[in-house]
Amino acid sequence: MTFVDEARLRVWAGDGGDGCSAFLREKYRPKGGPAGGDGGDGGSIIAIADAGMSTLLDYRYKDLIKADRGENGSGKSRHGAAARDTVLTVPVGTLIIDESSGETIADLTRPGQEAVLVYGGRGGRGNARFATSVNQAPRRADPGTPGEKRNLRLELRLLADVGVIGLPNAGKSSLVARVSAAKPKIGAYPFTSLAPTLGVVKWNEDGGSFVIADLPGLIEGAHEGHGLGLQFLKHVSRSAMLLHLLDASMKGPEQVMRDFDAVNAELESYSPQIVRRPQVVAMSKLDLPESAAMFPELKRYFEQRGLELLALSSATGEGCREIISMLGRKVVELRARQAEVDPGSAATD
Ligand SMILES: Nc1nc2c(ncn2[C@@H]2O[C@H](COP(=O)(O)OP(=O)(O)OP(=O)(O)O)[C@@H](O)[C@H]2O)c(=O)[nH]1
Ligand SMILES: [Mg+2]
Repeated sequence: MTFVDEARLRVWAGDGGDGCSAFLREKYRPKGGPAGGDGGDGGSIIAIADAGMSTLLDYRYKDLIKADRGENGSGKSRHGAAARDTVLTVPVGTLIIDESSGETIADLTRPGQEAVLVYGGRGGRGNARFATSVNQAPRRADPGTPGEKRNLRLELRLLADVGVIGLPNAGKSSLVARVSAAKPKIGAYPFTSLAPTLGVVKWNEDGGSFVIADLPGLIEGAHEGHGLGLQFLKHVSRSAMLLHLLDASMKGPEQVMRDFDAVNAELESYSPQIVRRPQVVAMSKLDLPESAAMFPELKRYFEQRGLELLALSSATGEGCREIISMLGRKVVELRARQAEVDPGSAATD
């Protein structure tokens, strides 16, 4: 399935129905008085987050969404019916932005959460409303007010617990394919992954799981628009923690440290908050003899900086289970902490 993470959309709420100007004329009440009913309110357009949706693909081919107009009022003081609201379902994690003002209208992070995107117009008042003791036969009736119109940008931010980052070719997709049912593209060349892929990792027997996001590789200068990585960093902005993969094959330890620092520098320029997220660092491709041989020395380099370095092979599976349970335990901790500060955001499983 194509991963669509952005869509543009015009939304027009329904206009209010017009108020009616009418007089009651019945056989025995020739001057029955003003009897024009009010117009009904126009339909609003509401977005609701649906846990069953995973892309904004539906909105790629929709350009304009209109809600219904309210019914006009009519004689005998009959009010026009209000139009029904139009409901748009979007994936959990959709951010809705007003294109002209740049204002964030809604940030739908929980299943079932909803937001009004544009309000329907109000129905106009019928002439029955305007009767007073001095003017018993008013002709005035108001038209309905127009519905709101907006140009929106929808952005889907993946709600992953763990984002996998690293240089292109580090082995990120291979790991995500190994530990989850996701099938990201894997290739022996950089920039194989052009879009993020989400996978669910079951990390313990009790059914504990977390969501892992395979991200396109980051390179130096990403925050200036080089490579592809940055446009996807927004997905990491929601990840509670990061797994940083380092490919040490055919590289000396100094080069690996430089790679590590370069990726972190990109993260830092993108967002100082993201770079402070808990990061688990692991060397990939442990099955390759040159990587395995280098691991002890590289581990010392990290220790000197007070960091722990793990190692794994997605080819043989070595080290994967340990890393997954470590990530799982940390995710549980982070979720608990998050639920304490913001009870509304209780863990999504
Ligand atoms: N021997 C060995 N090769 C690996 C391992 N993991 C990944 N590779 C190889 O490394 C290459 C890159 O792997 P990917 O998983 O596509 O790397 P990536 O980090 O997702 O790359 P981008 O999407 O381009 O950023 C592929 O040729 C993989 O087969 C491993 O554990 N052992
Ligand atoms: Mg990849």
